[in-house]
Amino acid sequence: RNDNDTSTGIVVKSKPKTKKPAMYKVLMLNDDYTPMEFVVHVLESLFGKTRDEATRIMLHVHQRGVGVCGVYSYEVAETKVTQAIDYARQNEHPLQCTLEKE
Ligand code: TYC
Repeated sequence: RNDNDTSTGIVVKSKPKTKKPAMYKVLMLNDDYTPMEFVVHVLESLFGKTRDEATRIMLHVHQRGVGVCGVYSYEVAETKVTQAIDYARQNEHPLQCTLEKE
C-alpha cells in the first residue's frame, strides 16, 4: 500500500505485512511406567537431540514432571506430539506429550 495518495491527498498508512509465525513448545510429561531409555530414544529419534541432551531432558522431566522437547511451528509441533504418543502406544508405554504456545 502506498503511504500517500497524491491524487486525493488522503494519507493511507501502510502496515507491515509480515508476522513472526507463532511458535509452540512440545512438552513431555512424566509418568511412572515409561522406561528411561525409551524416553531418551524418543528424544533422539523424533526430536533430533544428542544422547547427552536427550538424557538431560529425560532426567529433568523425571524429576520435575514436565520438560521442553523442542519449539516448532504449530503444524510441526502437532505432528511431533502425535508421532511421540503413537510410537509410545505401539510400544505399550503411557508416555504423553502436549503443545504449549510460546
Ligand atoms: N519416570 C519414568 C521412570 O522412572 C521415566 C520417565 C521420564 C517417564 C520422562 C516419562 O517423560 C518421561 N521409568
